[in-house]
Amino acid sequence: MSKFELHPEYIRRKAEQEALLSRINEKTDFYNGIYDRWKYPVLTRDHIPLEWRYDLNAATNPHFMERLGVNAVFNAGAIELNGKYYLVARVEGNDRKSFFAVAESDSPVDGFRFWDKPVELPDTCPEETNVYDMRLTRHEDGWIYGVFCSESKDTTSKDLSAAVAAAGIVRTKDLKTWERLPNLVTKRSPQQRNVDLLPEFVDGKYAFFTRPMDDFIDTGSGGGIGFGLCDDITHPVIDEEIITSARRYHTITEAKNGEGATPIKTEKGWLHIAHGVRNTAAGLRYVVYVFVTDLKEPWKVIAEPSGFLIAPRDWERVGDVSNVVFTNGAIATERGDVYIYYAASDTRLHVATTTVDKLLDFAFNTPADPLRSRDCVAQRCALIDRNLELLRQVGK
Ligand code: M1P
Repeated sequence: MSKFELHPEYIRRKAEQEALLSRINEKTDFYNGIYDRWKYPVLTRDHIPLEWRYDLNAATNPHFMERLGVNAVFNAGAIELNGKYYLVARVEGNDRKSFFAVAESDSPVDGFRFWDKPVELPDTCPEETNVYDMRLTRHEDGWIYGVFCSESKDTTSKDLSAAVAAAGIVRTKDLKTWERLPNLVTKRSPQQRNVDLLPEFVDGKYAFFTRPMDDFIDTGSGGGIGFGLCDDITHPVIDEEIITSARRYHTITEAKNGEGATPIKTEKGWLHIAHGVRNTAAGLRYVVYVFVTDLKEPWKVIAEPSGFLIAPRDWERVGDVSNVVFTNGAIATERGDVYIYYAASDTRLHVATTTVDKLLDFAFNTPADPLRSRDCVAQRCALIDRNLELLRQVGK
């Protein structure tokens, strides 16, 4: 056997993968008037290049075994650059460690292909064990920032699983060369996850939406989504952090409330596509929801429709962490189309499509959560009464 001998199985597997990568996506028949769901996930572990997983050499891998398997591809930051669509996905190896990889397509709903190699982040944090969930911000300072969760072991705890979550920051101009900046320091919060950088300065400062946490899993007294300003992104420190969207009893955000995609600027305010978590007998349930904050004072919520925008449905409900939908990336085009990349059950990445107009209509014209069953019934009866009157008027 020669030293370099391409395993014949590679050709078969490559052809099979090519069929997956070139598959045209299609809308499902799901209807709610707000957004469309698409049939096929835009990224799965089967989209990962074979060269990342197999040793292709028949001499060293006669059984064509997966040597470095990939378990899941999910939670992706998203950006449109020069007419192309890019996802910076969370790729999780069979070894549980996550890393980032860029996938590119000419279409926002299908055709995503990973670049030749994963992102090699500058290794500036020796204690960092895991990285995930990058949010991309095209900032008015000219950089594209990636804000992600940087996770380390909590060496102060006797609990083997205890970890510390911080917001890592990188910046780039092309998604190829990444400069690592120091992790964000929030003076009032021991841990951070789900941090978004606003694309514009506020009072001449970098503006972050945060999600303060007492502990790695439980947010504890960390009341929900926070907001803070920082003078210098190269030494990022937030002195004052205020809670802008609190967790609330018996709502979709009772257990956790966190930012999702980088807020989208619209004429009516900053559009946030965030996530809320509630507890159930079957474990935590993650949904995606919407709120809008003021353009000039982005810490002020000006619209928050009742309930979720996207909840796990059908096969989305099943995966490594079941009953989860989660987003950290959306693209709003100049035409006003919005592509929401949401992961299902920490396993694969789907897309939902809508428009800025529809999301604003949803946000401003859907009633807010009245917080009590009695008031929810009154809210629904008011809708029914208006509809019955309309049907009577038109003779139906
Ligand atoms: O497993 C669900 C999600 O859990 C975390 O999100 P949060 O901090 O809101 O609980 C993150 O690990 C996220 O990646 C994951 O999808």
